Amino acid sequence: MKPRVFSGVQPSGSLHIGNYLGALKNWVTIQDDYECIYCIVDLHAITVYQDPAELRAGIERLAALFLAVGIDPAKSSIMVQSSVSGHAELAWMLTCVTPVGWLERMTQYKDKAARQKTVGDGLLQYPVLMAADILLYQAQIVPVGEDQVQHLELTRDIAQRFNSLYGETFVVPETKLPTVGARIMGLDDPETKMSKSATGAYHAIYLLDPPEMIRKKIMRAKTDTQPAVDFDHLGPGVANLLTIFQAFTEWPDEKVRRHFAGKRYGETKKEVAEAVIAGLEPIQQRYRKISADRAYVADVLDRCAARIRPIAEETVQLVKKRMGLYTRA
Ligand code: AQP
Repeated sequence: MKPRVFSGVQPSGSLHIGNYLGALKNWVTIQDDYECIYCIVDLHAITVYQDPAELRAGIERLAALFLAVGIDPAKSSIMVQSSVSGHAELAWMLTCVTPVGWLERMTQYKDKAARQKTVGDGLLQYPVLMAADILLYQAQIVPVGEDQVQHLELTRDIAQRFNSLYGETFVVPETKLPTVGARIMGLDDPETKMSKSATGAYHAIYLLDPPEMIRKKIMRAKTDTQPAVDFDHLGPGVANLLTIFQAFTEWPDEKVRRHFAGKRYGETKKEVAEAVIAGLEPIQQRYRKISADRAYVADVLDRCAARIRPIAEETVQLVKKRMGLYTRA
């Protein structure tokens, strides 16, 4: 049997190339070697307020994008978190074994809480729900970007704590980072990660940005005061652009160094922009076709949810038994 993979993306905002290079691109590559479950985590999205109509539209848009980047529903399951009740059920059971101090230490919680007027309990529980997503399917591997490493460590801690309290129940999952692109930085501020919630117009490249927009954003990307690429003194802005180039082209390190050493920033940016455009163009074409067929997308989501629901139900039953909750004998 192939090892199982689980990963997810929130249907809030628009997907950017950080999400693609950090997660989705990797998801496509590994789908022949693993049994993959890729989830649209709508329950995670509501940990901060979402406009209901926008959220509903965002779920469909994301499902079409999963298909457009190359996730094949014949090989991998594409599903919506709230369509399998086991996610929420298991999250509660795991909440009860998770010390609150573990959650308060999470850097993403601290960052996001600082930006909210009122901090909802869901924001604190976010990583427990994420642990439930993964443990529900007994996933061995979780391909994510670097910002999720701390949450993955917490998932492992929760699984181990549950196993030691109630007996061997959960597989303890491993984190899988991409070799290039695990942390794409903002174009306007290369010290902070590219993020959906950042507001700067030149911060992120979205997967559905038209070519002209991509060129404009990359040409405006922040670099430094040097005129040309110097690998001995690479500033964060130029390093980020070269990472983006390398992640799209899949060139080896040596080839990237030889090609860009001494190249002026203007020329470098033009080449980066063309690599991004070439990488996104087939995705955008497929997206236009797939998103027009809403019945097909809905059918994929239904079929995949039906395929994986029995795995989730088996885990929930096992956890209930282990904890002494009521199950039919
Ligand atoms: N900048 C990034 N570089 C590499 N990987 C990234 N990921 C996110 N940002 C980067 C990875 O994308 C996957 C989906 O993440 P998510 O659903 O948690 O996305 P998000 O949090 O809504 O997206 P952002 O951009 O991180 O938004 P904010 O900061 O607004 O919450 C994950 O595997 C993640 O690691």
